[in-house]
Amino acid sequence: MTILLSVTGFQPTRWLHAFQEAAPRRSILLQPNSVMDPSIEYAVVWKQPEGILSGLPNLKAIFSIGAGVDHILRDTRLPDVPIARIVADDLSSRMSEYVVWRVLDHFRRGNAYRMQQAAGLWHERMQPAAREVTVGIMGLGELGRDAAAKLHALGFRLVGWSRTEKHVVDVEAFHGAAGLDAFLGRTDILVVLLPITPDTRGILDSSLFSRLKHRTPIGGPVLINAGRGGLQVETAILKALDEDVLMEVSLDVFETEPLPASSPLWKHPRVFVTPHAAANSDPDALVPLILGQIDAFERGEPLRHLVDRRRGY
Ligand code: NDP
Ligand code: OXD
Repeated sequence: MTILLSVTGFQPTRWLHAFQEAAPRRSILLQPNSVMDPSIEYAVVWKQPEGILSGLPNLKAIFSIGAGVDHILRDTRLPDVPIARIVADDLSSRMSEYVVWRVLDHFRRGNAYRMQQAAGLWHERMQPAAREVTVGIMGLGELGRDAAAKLHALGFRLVGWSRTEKHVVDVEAFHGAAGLDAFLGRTDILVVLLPITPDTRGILDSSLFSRLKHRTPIGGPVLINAGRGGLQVETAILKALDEDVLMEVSLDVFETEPLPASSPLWKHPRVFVTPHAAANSDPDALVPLILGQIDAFERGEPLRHLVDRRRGY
């Protein structure tokens, strides 16, 4: 039984070594022996080359090494086998660290104080309490719920938005198109942890920004996007910043990655850029979970964290 490890964008050798160490009796390939390699039963992938999985006659399941699966679903020749994604405390904790970091930095006016320091300016800003500030989380999935729990522990008020109705402790939850305005109207700091699907592509546009609260305890609305770059319209973000519809922005993901050198986002004084680094997939933490899924599947148990291809996540 062979596992194909088709990973681009991450370091494939780190994943190879982690699989070889954790499963010495399994054969792991970085390339199929042929387009119809009959030995391959499982594929573990990140941005696999188009069509590479399409001819494998004995492929039983595909595993994403990340939480997102858009990098798999874009393959137009994807075989009809189950796709499982990563749901892991390690990944959720990393994402929540990013979210808490960015929320606290905006909330405590990090950007303004860094500019003041550069100008040698001693000036104390308003300091609202966390309980006066509402963080709105778009996407109440595995990552959104973990981030909400950690922000709640810091005292923030929380609202959340999802596709279907959700009940999440300590979060006022809204859902669907009908719930979006009420959600946005309560939000001071908007955190986006949505997957990219035909329904969510381009959702972060001028119309959405204009429906956020205009006056907030920290001065103006803040956007933090760590979901996917295709959710955002970058020209609309820049316009909203210039027109003070948005006060500050943190972006981890971009319409084009790597972010082109010509993008004005790099140098905008109220934009904080990270290179799709909010939550790394760590092979040491995640390989045992993927192998655990394969072992369970071979015992006849169902795969967990399966993707619904129709929904797109
Ligand atoms: P989940 O599938 O657990 O959660 C997705 C959430 O988004 C759910 O609450 C879902 O609603 C909601 N959602 C999906 N479509 C819509 C829609 N049309 N309208 C409203 N809500 C919608 O995913 P995770 O929390 O595990 O991950 C979220 C995303 O984070 C990933 O898909 C990936 O793109 C991104 N990510 C980014 C990383 C980075 O480093 N920047 C790292 C890891 C992930 P419902 O609950 O009703 O299904
Ligand atoms: C993921 C990511 O989806 O790293 O896990 O973007």
